[in-house]
Amino acid sequence: MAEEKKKKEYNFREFSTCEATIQMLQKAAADGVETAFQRAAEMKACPIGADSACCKHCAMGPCRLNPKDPYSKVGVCGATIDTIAARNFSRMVAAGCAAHTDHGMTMLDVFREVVNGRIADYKIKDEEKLRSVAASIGIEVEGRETMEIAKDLYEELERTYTQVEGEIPFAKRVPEKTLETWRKHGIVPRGAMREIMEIMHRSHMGVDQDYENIVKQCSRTALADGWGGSMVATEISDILFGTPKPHVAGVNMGFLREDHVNIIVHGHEPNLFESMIDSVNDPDLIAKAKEAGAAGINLLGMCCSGAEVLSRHGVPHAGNFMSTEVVIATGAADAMAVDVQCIKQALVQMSECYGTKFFTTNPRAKIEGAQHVEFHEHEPRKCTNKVVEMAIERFRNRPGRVVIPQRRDMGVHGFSHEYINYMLGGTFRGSYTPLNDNIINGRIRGVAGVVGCTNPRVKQDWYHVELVKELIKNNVLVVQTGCSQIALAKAGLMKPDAAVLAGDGLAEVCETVGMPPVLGCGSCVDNSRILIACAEMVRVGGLGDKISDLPVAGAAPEYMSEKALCIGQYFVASGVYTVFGVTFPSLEGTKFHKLMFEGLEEMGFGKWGFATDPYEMARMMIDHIDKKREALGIMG
Ligand code: XCC
Ligand code: SF4
Repeated sequence: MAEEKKKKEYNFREFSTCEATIQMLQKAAADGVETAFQRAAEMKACPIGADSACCKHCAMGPCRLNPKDPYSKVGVCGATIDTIAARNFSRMVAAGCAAHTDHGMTMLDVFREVVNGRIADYKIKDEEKLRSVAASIGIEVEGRETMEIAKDLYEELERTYTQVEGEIPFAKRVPEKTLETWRKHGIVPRGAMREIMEIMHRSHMGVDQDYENIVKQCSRTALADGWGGSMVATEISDILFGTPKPHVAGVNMGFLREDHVNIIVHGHEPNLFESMIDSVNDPDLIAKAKEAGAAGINLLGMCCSGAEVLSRHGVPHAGNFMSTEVVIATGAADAMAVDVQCIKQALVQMSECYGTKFFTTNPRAKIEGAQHVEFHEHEPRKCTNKVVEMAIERFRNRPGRVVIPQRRDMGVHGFSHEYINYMLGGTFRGSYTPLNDNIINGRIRGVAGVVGCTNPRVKQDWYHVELVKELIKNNVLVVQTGCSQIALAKAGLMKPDAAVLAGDGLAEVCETVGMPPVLGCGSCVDNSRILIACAEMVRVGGLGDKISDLPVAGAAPEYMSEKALCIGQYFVASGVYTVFGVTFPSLEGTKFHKLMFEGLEEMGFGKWGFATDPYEMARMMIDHIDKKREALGIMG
């Protein structure tokens, strides 16, 4: 039996709609190498875990309830399904929040060292952004020196993490009425460290055993990510590395170049990538590459590291989360350097098979068997130069055949919130076409954020692409981040020409403005840009006085990570209807599920939705948008 299973042949078209990925899955299979797609097919997800009907928070358990009859049993301690599901969910949110806030903390560490003059390799690149961020949280900027403002900004933003009492600094950006709702329910975040600590405490055995109360702290923790850690990560990265502006850039594996030394950076924190950009442009290293017979050095990004520099600098992107293994099967990746998050342990073995040099760089994320070249922000080039040198070595001795899928997809990327805000309320390219007005007059029905991962349990990219197509067809403008943005970029939807796929109203606006119907905003921490755009929609006026009034919705149709759940929860807590696909860790019919899918909305927040069919997902989001339009009296 086991033998038979091993030999099982897969139809790779069922795994993915990304042609380059399918081609490389075939190659990997022919080379006798398997990926997460095969492993997922062979290992069914645990049904009890998927429904969040088990608890392993203490050694009286692990306890398993019956998902078919969830109230028939309780855990050994007496914990009900609602307690168990709420605690499990909250801990996933806590992990997601920790990931984003720790990333933000790293950016803040770099910023502090820049402000103190202890780092030479990074500097404040975008002074205008520094001033606007500082002003947005009440720091005096008029007539003051840049470094003085920067010092104050650092001190203020540190409170996002360490503050034990009061409200996090970016709470000042939240629309007044939304903030009032949070205050009423006691969920304005203090500091992320405190919120994560408290939710971990409260979800420990024998502490908070009231699912509603647990969900409150869960929301507070999630908000400490969205309006805290993630927002700091985005804003500080813009200050240090530049605020993205729309520009044409390319996505897909065809950007690997056979005659170049190819280096891929995969992970999340932009400091590694920024320094790698310097390294690959170093004349000495380029000369070395040429000496080794290469035409030059070619740098590409993957996952969020890639999405961020694609948006900020136009560095080509090789593919999203479910393409990180197969890109190595091209044989063209001379080196892959990773930092934190979404890095499959299997990449190490994959790299061994194809002779790719694989490097972990972050002290927080080593992988057994991987070569560790530690990255330090004080001497960043030490790490990145070494990676380049090793990549050149590998190029010189490329072991096997190189097969590069010849697919390159160009599109417009880099819609920062500044740029979206500008489009929302200002004039654009000389003509007066603010988005808010077009939402009110109905040309644009509403705005949807489609974001998040790809997941081998569902056909890669297909849900993202079908959902977005359906939304724009119905005049819903789509904003994107992360791996979802890459899926749509590969499908060609980031081009202004894609307006032909949009409904008449949206197409007209796109043509007037010269923008695509799908706006790429960057990495997952850049979901904070979408929050800021929502706040701006409220501020510009005509669409209600709180985020939950807006004709907007969100979705992560192929999510897999705890970070995605945290993002979902902060959008919900901010007032946005958020629909997830794949699976949702709760049982329909339980009180916890009802709270998440209905109750939260009644309390003045957004709410969760779930669907596995992209067209149904679109319908749910459009219905919600229409409901909000009706409530605003802007129907038709
Ligand atoms: Fe990871 Fe951020 Fe998900 Fe992609 S979208 S799989 S979290 S890289 Ni963020
Ligand atoms: Fe079981 Fe309760 Fe312990 Fe969870 S906390 S493992 S439900 S006894």
